Amino acid sequence: TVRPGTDVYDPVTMAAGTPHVRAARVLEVNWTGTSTVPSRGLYPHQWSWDSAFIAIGLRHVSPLRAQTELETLLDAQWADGRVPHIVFNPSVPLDAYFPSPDFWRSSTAGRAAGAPRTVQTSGIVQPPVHALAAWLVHRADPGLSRARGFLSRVHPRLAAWHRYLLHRRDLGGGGLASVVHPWEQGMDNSPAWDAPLSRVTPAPTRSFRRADLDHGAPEDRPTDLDYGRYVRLAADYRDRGYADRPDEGVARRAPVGGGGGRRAGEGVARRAPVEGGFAVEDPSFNALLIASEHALARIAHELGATGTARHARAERLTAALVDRLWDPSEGLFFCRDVRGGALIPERTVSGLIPLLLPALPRDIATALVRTLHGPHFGLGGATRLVPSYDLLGAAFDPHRYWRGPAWFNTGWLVERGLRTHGEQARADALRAALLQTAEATDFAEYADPYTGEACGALGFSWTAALTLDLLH
Ligand code: 9YW
Repeated sequence: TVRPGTDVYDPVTMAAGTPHVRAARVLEVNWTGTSTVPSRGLYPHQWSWDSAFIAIGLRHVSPLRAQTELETLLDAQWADGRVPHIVFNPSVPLDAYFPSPDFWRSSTAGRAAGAPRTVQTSGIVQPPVHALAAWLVHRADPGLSRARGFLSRVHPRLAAWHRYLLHRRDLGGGGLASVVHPWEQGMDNSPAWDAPLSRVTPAPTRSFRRADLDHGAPEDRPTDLDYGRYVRLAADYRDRGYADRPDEGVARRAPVGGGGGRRAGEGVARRAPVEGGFAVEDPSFNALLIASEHALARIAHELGATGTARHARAERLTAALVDRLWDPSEGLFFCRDVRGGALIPERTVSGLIPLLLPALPRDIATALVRTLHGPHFGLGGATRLVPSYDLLGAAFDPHRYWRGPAWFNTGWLVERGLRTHGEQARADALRAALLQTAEATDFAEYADPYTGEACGALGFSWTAALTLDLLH
């Protein structure tokens, strides 16, 4: 809990139960000493894109903690440049979260890719929000940042991270990064994954134990069939040494394994061909990479370089995003299934997030704003929050995780996008709805997009952090 009079929080604002104080208290409770857990019960380790959003909010209450949050994550970076999606806390019992470190086996299975030896991590990634976060954290207290050499220490790591995504992960050959697992994109059970996932043979349900169901209502969470496929994809990736290309990997036979110390999944071992599995170019993942490329250019400039080449690259990537993922007839960006070759015809919030990019052509930004306020997302009409999925889509469910509920991180990104493109009144309305819902739900993980009813965990870190950011 918050300790009055410490140097971290201002005792004057703490005295009252203002939204600011309540949000800061969530981050205080979820702070471990070196980073912040997304939620005490459900997610007891450090998550990659959560930490970036958390740092963006934390900078308003403690720029030092915000810097530390990002530094802790980047300390777990692999030698090939990847930033793992989870950094495990060794003091948390193995059965508290699945898949646990004994599933990922990063220090052995990830050896060829350069996984760290001293810390256990997952082997997949999450959206690259980190350079954007690092730049915003620096700006919150440039004096502290310079005194600690914050940017000069994180810059080479962020550059290696982007290099990994832009080279090793350009699986479609068109310049964009691909995700190789739904967890990488961050919207785990989005209906956009249904078609590419249908090609994946699920691991048997009895081969793993879902710790998430100890904390969340089954009807708010992904199904067992989804989980079987997530487990299969992750185990196959691990068993080829986390190699992204045919010429990298280590072929190994091993059980699917993990999950609270059980030898789970015995008997389902197989070697997956690198060209099989799941590979998707996602609009949100790539838009965040582009926004972070612009931020990295600013960081380079602050450190004495010009940053021009990186800005130019971000603009080329924006053109590639439009070229490969924009559908003018729908007024929305879509995911591309790299294995099947086609766009995936599901309307998700991911397709709206490129609005974040200032260099987006004017007509595309206008069309996105129209789609956001049209019947499929309903903003300002049927809903005050941005649903994660098409209100009219066959798979829509207002409570099931990324198949309809409104999330605060994506709402925050869309709010920024509206402001970037001069839509101040619409941005103000969305900001007010996000703040009101975050406070009324005790900073819930996600909410029913129609009623604002809380879903998932409460006291969720990125909800609290982005509330703090919207309040400033
Ligand atoms: C899981 C931690 C993570 C987020 C993801 C979200 C969820 C993990 O929680 O995934 O076990 O389902 O989908 O975006 O980073 O908050």
